[in-house]
Amino acid sequence: MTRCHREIIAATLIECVFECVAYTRHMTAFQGSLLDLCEETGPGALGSTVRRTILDHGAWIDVRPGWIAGADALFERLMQAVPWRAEKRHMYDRIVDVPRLLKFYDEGEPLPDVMLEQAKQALDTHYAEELGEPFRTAGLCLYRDGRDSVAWHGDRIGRGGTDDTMVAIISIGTPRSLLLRPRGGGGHTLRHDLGHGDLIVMGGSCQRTWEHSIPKTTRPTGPRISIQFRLRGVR
Ligand SMILES: O=C(O)CCC(=O)C(=O)O
Repeated sequence: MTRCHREIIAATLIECVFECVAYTRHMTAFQGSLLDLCEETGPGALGSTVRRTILDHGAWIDVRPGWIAGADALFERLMQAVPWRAEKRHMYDRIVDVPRLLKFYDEGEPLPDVMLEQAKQALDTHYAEELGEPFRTAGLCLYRDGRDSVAWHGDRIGRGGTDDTMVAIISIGTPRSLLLRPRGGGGHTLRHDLGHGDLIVMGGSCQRTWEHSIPKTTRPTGPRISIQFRLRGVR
């Protein structure tokens, strides 16, 4: 039995619960994962651990559960280090709050944690041949509780509206459902519950021919941060 396994069992026995992180609006508690107690931290292997699912219309997704070891500590660091912003949007004739907090790191801007630099580097290496260019920007979203969400959409601003692309999303904190459906609805909706260091990559025509969303939930739900790496000219 490795030291890591011993730590997990010990933690389970004493019902160890990670420190709660309260956050401004909702004061929702974050409970860490008992599976995230290993000493080694950072992105794990990709390679054959990545499971690809081919979707209709030239789209695909790659999923790598638990890719980031130490994701709970990363979550707590990002809660503190990122200058989270509340934004407003026009919706028809009204101005409404965007139901999540945001921070966008443009090309060349330092990322707020070395682990995000490591993750980007690992993704660049893994997808180099297939993609032919590195990921450039990082969009961060904080879903404070189940009332925060993102509506059905594809990342179709810029090149994502005309070209195949990849969007790589790391999820940390409390898992939330990411739904995927063919654009315009109809057909089968896919659901992935993502948090605690999971990776999903949407590729091929996925942004043009499929839509994704994080729906609201009425269940008591702790906070989740998503980190989206995109190519130059894709939003
Ligand atoms: O939170 C997520 O995983 C998805 C975020 C997203 O789709 C977006 O910000 O465009």
